[in-house]
Amino acid sequence: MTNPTGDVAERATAGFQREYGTEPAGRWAAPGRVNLIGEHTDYNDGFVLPFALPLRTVAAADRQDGERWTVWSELSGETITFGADEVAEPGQVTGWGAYVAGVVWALREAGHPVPGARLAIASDVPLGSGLSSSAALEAAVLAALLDLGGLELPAERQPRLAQRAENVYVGAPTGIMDQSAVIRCRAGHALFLDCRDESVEHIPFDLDAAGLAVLVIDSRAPHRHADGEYAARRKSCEAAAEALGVPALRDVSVDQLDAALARLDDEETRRRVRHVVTEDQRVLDTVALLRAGRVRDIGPLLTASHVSMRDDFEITVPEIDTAVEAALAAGALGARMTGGGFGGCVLALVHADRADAVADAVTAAYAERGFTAPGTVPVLPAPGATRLD
Ligand code: GAF
Repeated sequence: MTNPTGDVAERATAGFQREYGTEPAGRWAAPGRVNLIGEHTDYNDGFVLPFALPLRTVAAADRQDGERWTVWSELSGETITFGADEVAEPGQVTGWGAYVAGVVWALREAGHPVPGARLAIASDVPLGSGLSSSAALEAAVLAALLDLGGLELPAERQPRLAQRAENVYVGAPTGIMDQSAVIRCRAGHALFLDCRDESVEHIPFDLDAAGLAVLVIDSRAPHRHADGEYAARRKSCEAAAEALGVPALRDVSVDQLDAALARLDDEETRRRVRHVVTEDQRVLDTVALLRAGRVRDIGPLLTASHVSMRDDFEITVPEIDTAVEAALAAGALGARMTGGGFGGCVLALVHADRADAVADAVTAAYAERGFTAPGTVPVLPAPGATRLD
């Protein structure tokens, strides 16, 4: 993997010019995301509260006659080409190209006449860090193809289509959070999403005004069996909902939790259910505090979410727990793993003037345990997918 430098939109344009010998018709960008709180609640029809990152994936593209799609990726340095046959059924294009072919497939399957296109993709969203690089790629390509083809698909319906590309074409059983975040988020806000009906509320999240910062800490932990473990957690939640006779775990409230747990005979399943039910409530409590302008007070909810992921949902790893503990010991108001788990990133809510000290403390704790040094970056809520020009 190369370490690209320079503006990401310019890199996409330069790649397009070099590969295709002409100027692109336009450039479309989609961000990565972090989830402030609400983990593994999306596929349980529950609540999530992500915000978009200032790190983006950009697709420079033009329209072509015929049903052929050619895509260059900065990250792999490869150019791939596929035609109608490869997007007739899921699974024919593999690797990173599957996310692009999946979007073409999902659009066609939904009855949209997708134009042929040439694309050049560049990205600042790190791969495999749990910051939704896949959703960013899907959303940038989707935005480009919709515009190039003059296709109508309202923003609120785009996440489902991109999710279908990932679930069915790529074959990853993820929920609706990531695609919703990268498409629907707004600058300065977190996206309060009800994953059952996809209604949203944009919640002001003004860190500067509160004298706070969110530090994203890349644990650099290698993903350990993340795909299989994710699918196993999802299956266990669905089985528990069925055993409890509810459509989804979202339908169990915290008031009903003890009674629900008493009806389950397996201790591991009880822990999974307790995480999801309490996590939904923590999202609602976080939203209530943010609506009241009490940003500083959400810290304990973030930390409680982490403890629940660590002890009940069992999706954290030593590097992640070390980062959370070191951040809290250095004065973070709250800290938690963000994303699917088994590696990825931690977010810490810190006083703005303590951001460097917290980052240094995490780096020192890593060095002490012999872990690969973490990445740390302060972030502010950025806009969702958009056409650049
Ligand atoms: C991954 C998935 F893609 C999301 O749908 C969500 O389930 C998340 O893990 C956990 O909250 O990012």
